[in-house]
Amino acid sequence: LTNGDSSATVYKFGACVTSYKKGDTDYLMVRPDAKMDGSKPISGGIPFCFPQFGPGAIQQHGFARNVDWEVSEKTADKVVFTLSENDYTMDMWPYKFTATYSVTLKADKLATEFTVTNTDSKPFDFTAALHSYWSCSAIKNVKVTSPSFDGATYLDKMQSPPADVKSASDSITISSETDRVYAGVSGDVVLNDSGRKAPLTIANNLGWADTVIWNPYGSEAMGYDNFICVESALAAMPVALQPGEYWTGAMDVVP
Ligand code: TA6
Repeated sequence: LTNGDSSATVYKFGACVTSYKKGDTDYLMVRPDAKMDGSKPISGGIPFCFPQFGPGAIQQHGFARNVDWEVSEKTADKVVFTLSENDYTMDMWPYKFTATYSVTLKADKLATEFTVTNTDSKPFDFTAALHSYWSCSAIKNVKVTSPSFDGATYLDKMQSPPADVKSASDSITISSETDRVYAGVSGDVVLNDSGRKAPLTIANNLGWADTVIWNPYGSEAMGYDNFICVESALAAMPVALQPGEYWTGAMDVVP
């Protein structure tokens, strides 16, 4: 996709946005160990987790990252993907659904919108996430802020078993391996990078109710020093959809 001095690269495989550039900066990062040949989900960019943000009953991040989505609309600055049940998805998760995911490259932001509709005759519930890998100048330079981090409860997946912890700050820095699900942290989550001219805003405008923070601190193989995952998620509580009902999540990336 192109629009003025902006460009984005999007794969049908997993409906994954792997690059979002404005001017000289690419705000997304693809891990050095990522497979780009379809042999496994792309570890980088904005991978799409649905119908489960795991671990749980099915494969950790669901099937949406493992399959080619259909392109139902494509212009210079916009792509719309759709995905419905097939033998592979029914085998993993026995429900009929339609998912639509649009990615629009505007002059001042990248806009995403995901809608899932229950097209089955029985209810289902799901969790989901945009498992976004944001690039950074160095992980020590990064501070993630949102007023709603302060007082939020997060599931600390580094503890065994994972445990709930109460946050006492509105900002997060990374100095060890981190894997957290912050329940109820939504709205604008800001990525401040002291090595960059301006902060990046991850604007969770609709639906995405939670925020996941992940960094595999110390893993050179994964390129830990060059990214932080700040994920727009629906992870703390599954959403139930009755037949015919739909759910929408909208997230904009604003440099
Ligand atoms: O979103 C965080 C997380 O679920 C971590 O628990 C870790 O397993 C990571 O994702 C793996 O990401 P990947 O892109 O390799 O599937």
